[in-house]
Amino acid sequence: MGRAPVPAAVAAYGRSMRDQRLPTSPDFWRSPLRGTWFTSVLGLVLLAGITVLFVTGLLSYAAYNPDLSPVNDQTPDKGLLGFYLFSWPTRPAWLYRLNQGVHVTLGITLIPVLLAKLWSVVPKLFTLPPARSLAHALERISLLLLVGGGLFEFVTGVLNIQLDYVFPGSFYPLHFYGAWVFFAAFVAHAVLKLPAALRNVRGLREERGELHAPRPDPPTVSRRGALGLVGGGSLLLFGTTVGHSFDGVARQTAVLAPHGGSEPGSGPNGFQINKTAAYARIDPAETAADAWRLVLTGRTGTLRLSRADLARLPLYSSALPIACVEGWSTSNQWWRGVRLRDLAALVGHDRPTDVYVESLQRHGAFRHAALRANQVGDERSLLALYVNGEDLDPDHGFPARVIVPAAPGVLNTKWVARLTFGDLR
Ligand SMILES: Nc1nc2c(c(=O)[nH]1)N[C@H]1C(S)=C(S)[C@@H](COP(=O)(O)O)O[C@H]1N2
Ligand SMILES: [Mo]
Repeated sequence: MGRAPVPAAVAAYGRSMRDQRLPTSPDFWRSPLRGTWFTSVLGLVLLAGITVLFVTGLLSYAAYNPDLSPVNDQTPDKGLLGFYLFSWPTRPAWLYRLNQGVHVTLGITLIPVLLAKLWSVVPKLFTLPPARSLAHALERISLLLLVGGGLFEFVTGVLNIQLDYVFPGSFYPLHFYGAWVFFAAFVAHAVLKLPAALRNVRGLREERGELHAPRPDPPTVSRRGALGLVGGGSLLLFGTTVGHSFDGVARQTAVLAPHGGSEPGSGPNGFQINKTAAYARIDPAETAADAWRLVLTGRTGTLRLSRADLARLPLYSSALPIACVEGWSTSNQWWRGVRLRDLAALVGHDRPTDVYVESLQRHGAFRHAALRANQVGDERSLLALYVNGEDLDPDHGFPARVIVPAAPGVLNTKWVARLTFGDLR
């Protein structure tokens, strides 16, 4: 007598110890920080931030002229997702610089917030049973799309910046489709959770629910302190990135950004370079005065012009930045060259029309690009021969490069060999 209950208690104790080692057990999760307030604050920051990321991302995509020509974009069957595409304007000249600077710098800044938010809800990923009802099953699937989509967008974005086009040609479709999947799940989630999140941050009541550890460990940091750490991490990333959109001392501070730090050289051509002439395998023999000819084609036929021929045409100056899809940009440089619309007129296009631009470069996604009539027609759009008072140097596109106001860097083709004017659609 009296012995029977002991093994039962021991067995129960053993079971509970074993359970605690499994993430499917609520007791596995001990942090006293988890709770509705912490999750709601992070969620509201992400609601604002990710909405801005989505909008600037769609705009960035439109700026690339993806519906103009297959050379600009490898995203097949955009179908409905491309419904919003429009002619990207050429004014103000800093439009793409601002859009892309915000997109990339904000994306990097939000990484600690995203990670903290995922950490704060991670016990929910493990709850059993996997689905209590059809509605619950649907909710959990949408959460998988939300978490998976979010991680996918942040990871592909960061890789594209840091590893310099690890997915040549495939980044745009991956990031674009991923964005739609992620944002659809994000909107559904926001609609469901926003009212409670607002209630929670106003502190009306901290609901004890699935987010709270049932048996929390003693706190080592307050929830506000933890939020401060996340904010500090974000601030650190922001401070070591944002300088990539500026020159001089500001750029020096952008130690985390591939185009931060110091300028690649000094003097008129000493600003940021994306791909060098050596990387693009431009042979100096092809760009020499006796070898290089610009091949201009349009309604009235084909012209071949040497660099000296071009330099005898009316030349104009435009102060325009280089702004890369990777988020870095330069301030305005003084470009000097022939207006694209004047070149179009030479081959029979008095009214602005589209142009297909080809480089001497033989491989790589950016060896060619298509520009829209509004870009060709802008008086600041040039086939530049000079920058900041000197000949272009080989790395900035000698003998001639395209420069268009407000356009993404990828449309500013270097080492131009051929311009073909005419309707591209
Ligand atoms: N032919 C050619 N043109 C090109 C590129 C390239 O790889 N090949 N890179 C583009 C990209 S992505 C950018 S951001 C700008 C950068 O110009 P910069 O190197 O003169 O700063 O050039 C564009 N023109
Ligand atoms: Mo770029």
